[in-house]
Amino acid sequence: PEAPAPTPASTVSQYACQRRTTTENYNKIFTDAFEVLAESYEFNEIEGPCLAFRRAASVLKSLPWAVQRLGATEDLPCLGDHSKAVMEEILQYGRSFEVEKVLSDERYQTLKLFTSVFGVGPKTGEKWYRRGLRSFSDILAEPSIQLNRMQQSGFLHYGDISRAVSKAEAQALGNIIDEAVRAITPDAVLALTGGFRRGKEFGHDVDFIVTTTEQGKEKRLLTSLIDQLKEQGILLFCDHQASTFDMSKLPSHRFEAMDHFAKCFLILRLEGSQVVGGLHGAEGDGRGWRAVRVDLVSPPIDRYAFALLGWTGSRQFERDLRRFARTERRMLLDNHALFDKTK
Ligand code: DCP
Ligand code: MG
Repeated sequence: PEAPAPTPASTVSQYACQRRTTTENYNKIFTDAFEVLAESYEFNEIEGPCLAFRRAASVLKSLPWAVQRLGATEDLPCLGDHSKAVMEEILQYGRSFEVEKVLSDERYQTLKLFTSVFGVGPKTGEKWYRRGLRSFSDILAEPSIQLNRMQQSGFLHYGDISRAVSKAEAQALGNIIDEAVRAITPDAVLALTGGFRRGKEFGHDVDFIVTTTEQGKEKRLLTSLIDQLKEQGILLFCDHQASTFDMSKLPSHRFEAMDHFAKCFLILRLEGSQVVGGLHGAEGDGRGWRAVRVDLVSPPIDRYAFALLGWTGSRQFERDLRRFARTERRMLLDNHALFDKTK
């Protein structure tokens, strides 16, 4: 195919929600480097530079051309001196020494490893690191560490759930869940969200919205669905969070990472999935099934549009959509609603 026509850098918006971005990334060499640095700042709880590198990566991902000299970035938004210095190193030497330093850092490596376990966030990872633990066997051999239910499942299914989920596997799970919700109620609504809705070929999990066309009927849907999956023998793990959504309490002005809808974080057993040995060992070799992480969220139908928008991602797109609403439109957007602050 012909190379895409270059977009002038000066027309690129500072908001991800105003940038047409395909799944093709012509600047992966830079964005991978930025992601390492962002993650390193995240592990050290330094928010500013972390966000700056994620924004810079998002801008480069939207370009339908590869940056070949630093001059080409002159008119691009969100690229600061630090980002440009990293790009310059990569352009000149093919690699960034700052990134390499991070990648060889013991603390970064350990936190990266620990947080790759389902149920282990930066806080827990940090706690384990400070205790001198460096490997999974260190953790599992430490008698004073009490793993919670999620972390136990995380270790149990580590090989499977650290392997990417394919689009075909996401579709197969969609069929299973579709059949299960339709057996509960004929007016069920099911939507695939997250990365797969954006057209990605692979994901770390599969995200769905499940609800009913009759307002209020969704209240029992999620528990019935969980019961169904349990009966089928495919529910390997379930963390169910009941709804705390209250329309009369909106809008919530403080920043909230999570919405208030009923949701559950699952590990499901997917039968008939082609199991090939992965980087992290072959948990499922020869078994004919694999474990997959699935998230289900269940908003009332009158909140469906906002929930669908909020759960489609990407994270940066959602962040900038809210920022755009706030600063450019004086409106408040979250996964529940859109408010006009002047009314
Ligand atoms: N999301 C959200 N609030 C959260 C977590 C996620 O609004 N606390 C939204 C934004 C995400 C989407 O839901 O883009 C799905 O979350 P994932 O972490 O599953 O992200 P993706 O599906 O985009 O990527 P992946 O392929 O890694 O699953
Ligand atoms: Mg996802």
